[in-house]
Formats: sequence, structure tokens, C-alpha cells
Amino acid sequence: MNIKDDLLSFHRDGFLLIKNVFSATEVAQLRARAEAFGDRARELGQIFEPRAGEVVPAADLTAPFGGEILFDARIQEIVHTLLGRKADEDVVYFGDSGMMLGGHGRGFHKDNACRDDASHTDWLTPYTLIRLGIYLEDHKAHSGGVKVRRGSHLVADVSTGEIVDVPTEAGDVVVWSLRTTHSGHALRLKGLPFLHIQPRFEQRLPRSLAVDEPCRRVALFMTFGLDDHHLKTYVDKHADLESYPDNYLYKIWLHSDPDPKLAELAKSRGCRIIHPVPDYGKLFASTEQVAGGFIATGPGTPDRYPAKGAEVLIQGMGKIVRRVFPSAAH
Ligand SMILES: O=C(O)CCC(=O)C(=O)O
Repeated sequence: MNIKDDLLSFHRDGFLLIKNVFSATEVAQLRARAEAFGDRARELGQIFEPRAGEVVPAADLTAPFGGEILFDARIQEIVHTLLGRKADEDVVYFGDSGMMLGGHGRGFHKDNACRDDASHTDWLTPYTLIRLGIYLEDHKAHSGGVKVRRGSHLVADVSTGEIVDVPTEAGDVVVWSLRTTHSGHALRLKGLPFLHIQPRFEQRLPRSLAVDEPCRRVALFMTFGLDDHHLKTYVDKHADLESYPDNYLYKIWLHSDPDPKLAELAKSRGCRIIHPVPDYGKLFASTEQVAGGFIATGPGTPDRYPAKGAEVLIQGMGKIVRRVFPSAAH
């Protein structure tokens, strides 16, 4: 794995696909462990409310895997290279990771703190928080992968940038900036593999026109960054329960492993663990049954994206179609 040569394209495009990081045996093991953890979390109700059929345990990846994935030497090499740090220089992990099993939710969005205001501090200097996705099955020929907008990490809207369905195969790692516009569960069109379309069209597409997913999707996600003002803005947003009550990341922090041994392992790989809130790990390994079968999360501040260009036309036409054919509205 030599990704130094890809640094330029990562900074230009806002995402990078790294091939063959994990072997087929490792993929099979990760999948089995993730599924067992997810199924147990679902039994206990320690999952977030499924909005589109997904199972998302309310814990970071330390809960099922300890330090194995997050502080794996290959993952840390990717993180250090893309964040421009030498192997022995600190990058930070702050309890932002997790897994998703199954599901079909989609929609273009960004993950950074302020997504739609170009004058916000998030947009004034190069962004230093990155997210890694490991999809444990094929999405080169099948639906279910992630789609991104090329170059969208430089623009505070979700309508800019060529749409790319990232052709991940089992064992690959895809990385994007938290400012990059992306959407999960991309649909690959039968006979038209080169056509990568808006998630909102995917939502309305007859399923018979799309290639199926190869099996139940198992995806692992993890965020790393530098200890700077971008991290502070992001962490402050999620640590402040007054302005962002019931947010998913705070709940993940409660269920994540606070063991100092993890910090030692991370340090040996040049990664420093930050516990952003005093009650980090308070519910780690809890076997308490959650009433109602899931952990509720509250909505964040809605993003504001004034439509522009072709988007105005598409939205206008969509409104008319839905008025004339109300059954198309869902
Ligand atoms: O489900 C996916 O593929 C994308 C997940 C996502 O949107 C995220 O991790 O921010």
C-alpha cells in the first residue's frame, strides 16, 4: 500500500479509494464479528432508531473490536498519510466510529459541523477530519456502496460536484473528508454501470432496474482528525446537549470503551485518544435492555441549501409531478 502518490487526488477530489487493504480472510472475520455484535445490540435494544431498516449499534468500534480496526497499522498509515502526519506524530481518535448492518437510507449530506455556510470557520481553512468506510462486500458490480460528489469538500452546498459511485470491493477502504457530500446505499443501474444518479432519483427508481446488493451490507465507519479548531468545533457541537440534545454521537460516547490500555495501543501507532465528555464509557458493555427496542436520537439543526442551476428546475418539476401524481410522493 503506497498512498503517498494519491495525496494530491485526495485533496483535489475530497475522497480516495484504497484497494485491497484487508485480506479475504480478514473480511470474513470482520463480517462475522460485526454481525454477531449488531444482532446482540438489536436484542438488547442498544441500537439507534432504524429509519430505513438499518441496524446501527449505539457504540463505537472499540466495543466489538477493541483496538483492532481503529489502531490497525494499515488504517493508521492511511490516516497519517492523508492528514499529512509522520507515523510518530499525533492524529486523534475521539470515539466517533460505528457500524451499520443492512438498511437502505440515502440522501446527499455532509458530516462536518456546519455544512451550508461558507463563512463559517469550518470552511475557512483546509479541513482536517476524515472518515474511513470499510464495506465488507462488493459494490463495484452491486448496489449498496457509497456515492460522493467529486470536489464537494470545497463547496458549502450539496448540489456541486460530479457524482461518483465509489467502486469498493470487499477489503478496500474508502476515505472522505467530513466536508465531502456523500450518500449511502447507492443503486447501480442494470446495463448502465457508468450512470451514477442523484439519491433522490434512486429513491423513486423501480427496484427492478437496479442491481441487487450481493448480501446483507456490513459497513464500518471511523473518523480521525488533528487536534485543532476543526476538531474542537465538531466535538463542541456534539458535546453540547442543550443545543444538540439526544445526538447520536454523545450516545455513542457513553457506550464506548474507556480502557486506558486502548490509549497505549493507539499511542504506539501515533494516535491519541480523546474522551470528549466526562461520562465517556459510562455505559460501556452494559447489558441493560432498552425499553422500546431502540435508543432515540433527536434531530440536528437542519442544513439550508438554496437550490441553484439545474437543481431549481429538477425540484420544480418534482413538485409538479408529485402534485399531479400524489402516489409518487414518498
Ligand atoms: O451508509 C453509507 O454508506 C454512508 C454513511 C454515511 O453517510 C456516513 O457515515 O456519514
